[in-house]
Amino acid sequence: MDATVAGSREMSEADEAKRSGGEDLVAQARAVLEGNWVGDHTVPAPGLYPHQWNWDTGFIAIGRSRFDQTRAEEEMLALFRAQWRTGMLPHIVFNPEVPAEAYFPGPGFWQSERAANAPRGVQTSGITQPPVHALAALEMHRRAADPEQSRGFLRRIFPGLVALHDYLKGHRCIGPDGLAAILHPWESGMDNSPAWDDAFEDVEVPAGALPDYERRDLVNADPQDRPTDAAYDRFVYLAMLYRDTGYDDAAVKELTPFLVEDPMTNSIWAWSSHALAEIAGIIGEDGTRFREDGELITRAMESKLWDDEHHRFFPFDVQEGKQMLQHSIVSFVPLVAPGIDRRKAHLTVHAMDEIRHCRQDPCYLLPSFDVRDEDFDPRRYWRGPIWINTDWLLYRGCLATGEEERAAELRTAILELVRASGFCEYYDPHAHSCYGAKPFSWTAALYLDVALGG
Ligand code: 2M8
Repeated sequence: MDATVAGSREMSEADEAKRSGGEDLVAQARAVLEGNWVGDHTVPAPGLYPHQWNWDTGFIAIGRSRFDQTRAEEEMLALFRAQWRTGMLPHIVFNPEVPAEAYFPGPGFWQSERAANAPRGVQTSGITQPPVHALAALEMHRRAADPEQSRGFLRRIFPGLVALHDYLKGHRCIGPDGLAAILHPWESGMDNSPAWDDAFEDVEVPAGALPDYERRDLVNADPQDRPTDAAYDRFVYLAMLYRDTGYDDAAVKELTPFLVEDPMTNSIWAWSSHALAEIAGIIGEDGTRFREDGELITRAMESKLWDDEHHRFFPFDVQEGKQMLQHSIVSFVPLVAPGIDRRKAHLTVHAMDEIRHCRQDPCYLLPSFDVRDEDFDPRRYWRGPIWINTDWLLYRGCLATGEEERAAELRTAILELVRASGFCEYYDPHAHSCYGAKPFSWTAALYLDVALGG
């Protein structure tokens, strides 16, 4: 789309936001991000998530850049200051001013200070999350009020982005096909999703292997909304396995039952690879290899993760050598991968309806898991509720693949859900109730992006 057309679309969407009362909500969304700002970053939500999170930062910076370019850049740079020497970008950067016991697993569990490759002077977790950062940096640049300042920002963040992409390619492409593997459900961002159950249920926690620990999430959230204790034990055990190798990617693959090639992580990586190529062009670097990487990731997903019976992409269990056929939202996210095959994209868009509750007009957004499945739970975290970030990805995927009508429908549904229920962490797919932590930053940020014409 050329800049004039994009500009006029944004004008008319901003006008529409004013007419429909969305203007108040835009102001409220900004206030949520201002309220959750702490020093040099935005927390996902007060209480439950008191530190800086990895992919949250990317989503938040996209929304924040709509009204505060400088702080959006600042929080992205703060995250990259915690990058490991391997290029690994940790999923949590701990705020030293927050008491150690406020979040579990905290710095005492991860012990990053003992890891040879961890940065000094900052404590972090030892695993990563979906690489949204290059695409976020490019989105921020496109919206920048001060393009020269933004070019300076891109020059500063570029080496970190390159190191992250090289890390995924060099350390996480464990199978032969050029897809990055996650080694913990927390790395997917959709931690408790049934999408991982086949591999996750293979995790046997040996008696006496776990430390005594207290779940801090249950102090800040309703236990009905959160993972079960059995799931938590497995989360902790898997993280310990990796930690106790010294966060060694080559060693852990011999030990862990959980190694998954996830369509969402890989399609975000493909999208970000193309964004990185474009960023390279903006700052006078050669982006060819990133564009080529993006193309290879997309082709690998098409050949390895595509399922021609269900018309969607399924995660691949590397240790078992098979696809995992649960019907979760990750299956549709490859719509964001630039250059995705047109036929597959079209079939994927149609398959989306199969997992949602669609008895009214407009339909509800896509839930994180198929509403008809026996494992569906309307309120338990990632096992059914609607999350704004995953639906935002589908909205962007529909726009990118020319599925304009679907994109418009998702856009309306995002605006409507937030208007009806507020800036929640997640929403019931059958009603307008919502759960989790509130006010939730990426919901506010992506609401802003959509309302203002993202
Ligand atoms: C949730 O995950 C954290 C662990 O990383 C938790 O449950 O404590 C997930 O929704 C994840 O995607 C998100 O980044 C994080 C902070 O919002 O919360």
